[in-house]
Amino acid sequence: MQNERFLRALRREPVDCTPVWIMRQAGRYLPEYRATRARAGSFVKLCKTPELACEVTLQPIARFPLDAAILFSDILTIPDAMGLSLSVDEGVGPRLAHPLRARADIDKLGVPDAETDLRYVMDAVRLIRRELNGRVPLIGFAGSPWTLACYMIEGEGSASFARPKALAWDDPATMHRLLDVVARAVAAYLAAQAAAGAQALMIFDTWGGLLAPEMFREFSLRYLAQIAQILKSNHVARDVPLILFSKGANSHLEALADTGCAALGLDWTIALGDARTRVGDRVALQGNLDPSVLHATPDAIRGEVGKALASFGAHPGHVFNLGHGITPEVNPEHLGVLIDAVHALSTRT
Ligand code: 1CP
Repeated sequence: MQNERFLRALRREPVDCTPVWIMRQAGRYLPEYRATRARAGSFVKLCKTPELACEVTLQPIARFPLDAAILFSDILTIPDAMGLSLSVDEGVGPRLAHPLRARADIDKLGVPDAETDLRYVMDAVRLIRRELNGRVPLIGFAGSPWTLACYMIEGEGSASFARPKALAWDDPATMHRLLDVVARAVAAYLAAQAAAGAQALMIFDTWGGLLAPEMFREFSLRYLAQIAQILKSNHVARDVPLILFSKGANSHLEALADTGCAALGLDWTIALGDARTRVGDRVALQGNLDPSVLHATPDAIRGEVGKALASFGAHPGHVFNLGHGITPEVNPEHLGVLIDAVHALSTRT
């Protein structure tokens, strides 16, 4: 591996400068991504064609001095493999053709076999590793059980995800049956990505922060901990650092750090220094600039990068990132400014 910064930071080892990658770094803000997506015909086709998924994974790596690549895919590949059938319409977002609306729909679900039912993902991981040729490490990922359940029940994005919450209140046993099967699917999927060559694993619990504290512990945290435990008992995945990102769940940082993960992703509603004080040396931290910073001027971007680095302080264990994904309207040059600023302002002599 030519660039070890990201993996060293996840292990909380000293680095020459702070590593940086960006959530959704392969995406619609890049004209080359839009061109490949148009060539693929659809987002789902892009995900399911390993050569094209590989091509878009490498696009941001070719353009910017990023310290990690992330598999191009989506969290909804698992529901798709479970038979819910994913499509993503331009400007509309993801949609599942067969959302879970009855208890019988949940009883029918099984754990997909990652190497056969999700073979296109494993083939993409193997191909990307080969094409990266050791330039930077590759991150594999999955959605959290709660976040996947939100989409599986609702069938599409939602501001409140009232349907899955109502199921959790009305029939918690059925909700737990769903979360359990999805957690086993996520653990098997992540273990398979590690076996295929993913060098770090990340779980996106994008909608964890929609839950009140007690519900978060029961319906999200419990299953994140279960997956971390399953991965610890897997002979390949146990050595692959796991990053948990529960957006909007800052009140649970200590509990998330106790799951056995290597790092926590943070959104921008907490100062890095405060988060570090709370979790101490138990985990590395990843984040956390407000993605809207990229709409500000280059001088303001550099200023905010400097403040975030200062807030974390001169400790090992920081991976720079935004607090959520980069948005489609961003000028790519502004992302270049951010990445250069992270490296320049964090260089240790
Ligand atoms: O039109 C398009 O080209 C589709 C836009 C798009 C993209 C670029 C979607 C549909 N997914 C993706 C890729 C994607 N999704 C990646 C790629 C790797 C990267 O570069 O980071 C990743 C990690 C995801 C994960 C994902 N999908 C999450 C978790 C992360 C997050 O942003 O919170 C979620 C919630 C999804 C669902 C999803 N898929 C696509 C969209 C637009 C959404 C969000 C929908 C919503 O807001 O409910």
